[in-house]
Amino acid sequence: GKFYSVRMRAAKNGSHEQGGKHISGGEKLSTLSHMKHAVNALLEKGLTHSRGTPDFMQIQFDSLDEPIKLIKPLQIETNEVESVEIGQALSWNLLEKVGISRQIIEKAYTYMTQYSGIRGAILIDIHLGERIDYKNEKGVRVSRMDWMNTNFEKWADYYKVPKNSRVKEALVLATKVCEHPATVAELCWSDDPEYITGYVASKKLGYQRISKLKEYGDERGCRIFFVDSSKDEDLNSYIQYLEKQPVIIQW
Ligand code: PML
Repeated sequence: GKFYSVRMRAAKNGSHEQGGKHISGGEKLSTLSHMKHAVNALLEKGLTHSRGTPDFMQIQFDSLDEPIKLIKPLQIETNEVESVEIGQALSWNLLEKVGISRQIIEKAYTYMTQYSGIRGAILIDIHLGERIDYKNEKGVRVSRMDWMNTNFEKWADYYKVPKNSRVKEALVLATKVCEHPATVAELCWSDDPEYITGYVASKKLGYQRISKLKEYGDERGCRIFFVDSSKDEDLNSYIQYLEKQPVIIQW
């Protein structure tokens, strides 16, 4: 049947537009017959976030006209590291492996903390290291993606991955982002002070989880996409893909 994009965003101390603090966001694709379930799952997610209780929440759905693209999940690997220093060094090595220079990685690392708390992702050019999205305090929100639960659970059983929605959602996002030929890699760790596992992802490397990328208690974190702008002349069409192309992950 027809699919709908269902989105939630929650904030504290007023809406995002009123300058409130972003607490949580979520994405699903659903048919109308599953809409109650989808909306309820997003409501639940927005209400139970470690960043606090929202006083603003918006859940909306939009019908999709574009055909949905099916993509296989990135290969997943978990790197257990003993310290944040080792974890960060590993992330540098992985990013260098896909052709990003140390100078640009260094810039990206300063952006990771500078742009913390931003709702979406920031895009940087791999040649100059400059931020290339023009979305200021919002960043780019990757949207219209999902992984149906039964398929996800089969995959998680097979790879002995915890069936946890944080890993699931991050892998769905990384898989969609890395599918685009202009994406060289993604670097991410959470701004949740209790969650220190982050990842480097790319089509070639897969989804490389790193058990320690920041210290406990640190509230800084975000997502950076390294973009090769020579591969896609048109930044707008790249952003359009991230925001609008419907994708379902299917193992
Ligand atoms: C987030 O939820 O804010 C990002 C989490 C990234 C790491 C998820 C994982 O453990 O693989």
